[in-house]
Amino acid sequence: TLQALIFDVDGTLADTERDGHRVAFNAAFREFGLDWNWDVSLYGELLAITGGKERMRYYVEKFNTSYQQPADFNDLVVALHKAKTRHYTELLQQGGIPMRTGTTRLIQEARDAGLRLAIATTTTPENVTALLKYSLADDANDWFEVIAAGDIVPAKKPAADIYIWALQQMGLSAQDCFAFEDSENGIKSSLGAGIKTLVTVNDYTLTHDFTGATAVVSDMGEPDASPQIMCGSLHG
Ligand code: XBP
Ligand code: MG
Repeated sequence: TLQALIFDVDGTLADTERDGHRVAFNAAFREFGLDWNWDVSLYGELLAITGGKERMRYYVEKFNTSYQQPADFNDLVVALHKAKTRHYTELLQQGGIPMRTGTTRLIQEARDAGLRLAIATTTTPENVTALLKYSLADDANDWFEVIAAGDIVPAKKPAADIYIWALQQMGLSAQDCFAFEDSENGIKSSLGAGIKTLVTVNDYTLTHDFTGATAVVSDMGEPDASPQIMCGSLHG
């Protein structure tokens, strides 16, 4: 029987990528005097790699090959990422990113039904804490018994490790849980851990391959507006 819901964060709980993470990366690049600028379309390609530090290294290797890497490039990436996290969490503190349609209601209904809640994400723990606090509710961090995030497992999504870690922390098996994702890397990770998954798409993930999803929908819906069902069924 269903005991717990496990949520991805970026793109699933909130549309954080285009107007959040991307903007914060660019602010960090400016702060460090770099002329790198990730526009909306380039960022869509960079999302192929999860994890901010990993994404910056991928950018330099694949899209900015003329950049001369300094000897301490890895330290620079770590410093850039710290600045990026600061810019991103400041944006959230200002109320910059709302929850996606239906997600607040769904989480509240799950709590009322006595379901256990967890997070499984590749993003940095501070980013999750800030989103839950400023965009969901002041005490929302206490609603989630496990927040599996960031470098807690070395192999990020699409590897299943982060979901497996969350299951272990909760002492549950995959059949006891249901996952919510928005991307191909995300659903590869959740299905890899054996967890049934509902996908809510967004602009960056519309064309992804969601083979194996229980259903693919436009959003979580609200009482006055049902989600558009793209594949699968919300019943049965
Ligand atoms: C989220 C990510 C993250 C964020 C950036 O993917 O890919 O890398 O874009 O976060 P998912 P950090 O929704 O599949 O978890 O910069 O903190 O790594
Ligand atoms: Mg996501």
